[in-house]
Amino acid sequence: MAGNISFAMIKPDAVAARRVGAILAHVQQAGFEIRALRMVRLSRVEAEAFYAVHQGRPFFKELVEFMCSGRAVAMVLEKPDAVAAWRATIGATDPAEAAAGTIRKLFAESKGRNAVHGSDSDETAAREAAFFFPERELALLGWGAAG
Ligand code: IDP
Ligand code: MG
Repeated sequence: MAGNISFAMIKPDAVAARRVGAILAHVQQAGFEIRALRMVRLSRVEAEAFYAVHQGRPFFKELVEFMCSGRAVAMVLEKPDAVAAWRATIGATDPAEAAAGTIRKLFAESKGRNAVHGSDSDETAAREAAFFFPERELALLGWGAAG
């Protein structure tokens, strides 16, 4: 059964462009409950670990540079079938291919600097949330290692 929780991030391009408020408004208008939220500044090592699954891809170095270039906002979002719902709300990786009205269509600069992150499965969502939020907080959401 699909879970109700996804991990999401507002990436450094959108934070630098002062789009945090507009994107959070979009998140809430799309029916997501913001269950946890934190502004973060990733080190290079943290960015490499967060995106470890992409190690070896041609864009990996550029991705890591970008993700540690400035502040980002980490969030846990709740909605029925949250992972699929959030990916539908953000749109395709490349804003040129993203559907009208999606967050990436509205706010992304390019395929690399694409405004927001979304988990690709329930398992990834749990791992990514645990990367940024203490177990105690995730347990309060009835989720994480304890939930
Ligand atoms: P996703 O964020 O839509 O799940 P992934 O394929 O998982 O897309 O890629 C992770 C991130 O890596 C993307 O959001 C984007 O920032 C970056 N990325 C992916 N493909 C490219 C590319 O071809 N050029 C530059 N950056 C890319
Ligand atoms: Mg992905």
